[in-house]
Amino acid sequence: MQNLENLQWYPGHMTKTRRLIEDNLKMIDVVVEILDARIPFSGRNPNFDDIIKNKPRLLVLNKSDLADKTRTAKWIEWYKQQGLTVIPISCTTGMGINKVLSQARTLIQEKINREKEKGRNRTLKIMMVGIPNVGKSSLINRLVGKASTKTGDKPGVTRGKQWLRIKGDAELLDTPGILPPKFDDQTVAMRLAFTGAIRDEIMNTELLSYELCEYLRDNYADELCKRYKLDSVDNLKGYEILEKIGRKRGFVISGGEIDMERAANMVLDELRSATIGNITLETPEDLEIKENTADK
Ligand SMILES: Nc1nc2c(ncn2[C@@H]2O[C@H](COP(=O)(O)OP(=O)(O)OP(=O)(O)O)[C@@H](O)[C@H]2O)c(=O)[nH]1
Ligand SMILES: [Mg+2]
Repeated sequence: MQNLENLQWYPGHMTKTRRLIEDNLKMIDVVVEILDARIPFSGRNPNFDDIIKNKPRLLVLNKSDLADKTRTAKWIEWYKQQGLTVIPISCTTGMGINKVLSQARTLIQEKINREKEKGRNRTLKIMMVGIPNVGKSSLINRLVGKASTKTGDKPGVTRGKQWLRIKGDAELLDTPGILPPKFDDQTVAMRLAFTGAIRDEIMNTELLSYELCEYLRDNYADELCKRYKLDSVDNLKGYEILEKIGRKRGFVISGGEIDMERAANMVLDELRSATIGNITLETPEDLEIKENTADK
């Protein structure tokens, strides 16, 4: 696996964003933390707990349209057991979007009631936070009902803060995505890279793709074989799987060799667009296995 631990990648705007979130926190009623449903654990920035502290928080699992539904249900159960409010949504299909504001309001219902008794009726102030490319701006656009803030299919689209208003109802603060400054766990970094939260430019996409092929071999072999018309991937190493895929697709360069880089980029693209299938890259059971191994 490539070493991401010492990667010099943490861009200056992430430090600025952390400050931006901290500076605005006081005036916020609810923080909506957006997670990618395909990596509901690795896609959580552990620093957010430090930054956001006890502010009421709603978790949303976005991009549910791309994720494995059975696994999404397991993750929701897992987060509920930890006492957190979590809802699955999709900014692409619109699924669950209408629950976001009502759930956010429910979290601070007592505060709203108290203020109402005093005759105060102010708008709800919500801050969106999350790792890059997870759909923070897309969710705001969905809630506002029009394209008010810029979105894009690469990390780092939003720069600086932006308030947007839903008429008479709520004010939403969009923030740029931030990742932790360093990764203690290489698997976490890799899963972030699979989904596109880390820029491909700083990654070795070929090595990343080998790891992905092995994950799919162990968890989604049927989907992988079907998509690339492979008979079997049992006992094959990642690079052998990728080579087979490249050959099937005719990605041959001079001397009959396979253009592995081209094959790697294709597999990553097809994972990200769910062309291979509805794939979630981790399960709550993975965490239990890890905890048990750590105990020993
Ligand atoms: N399939 C799918 N794609 C989505 C969904 N939500 C957002 N996207 C896509 O994901 C990409 C990133 O969306 P953005 O809203 O720009 O993400 P962001 O979190 O604001 O990203 P940064 O500002 O770069 O941190 C875009 O290409 C969106 O179209 C979803 O629910 N399903
Ligand atoms: Mg954005």
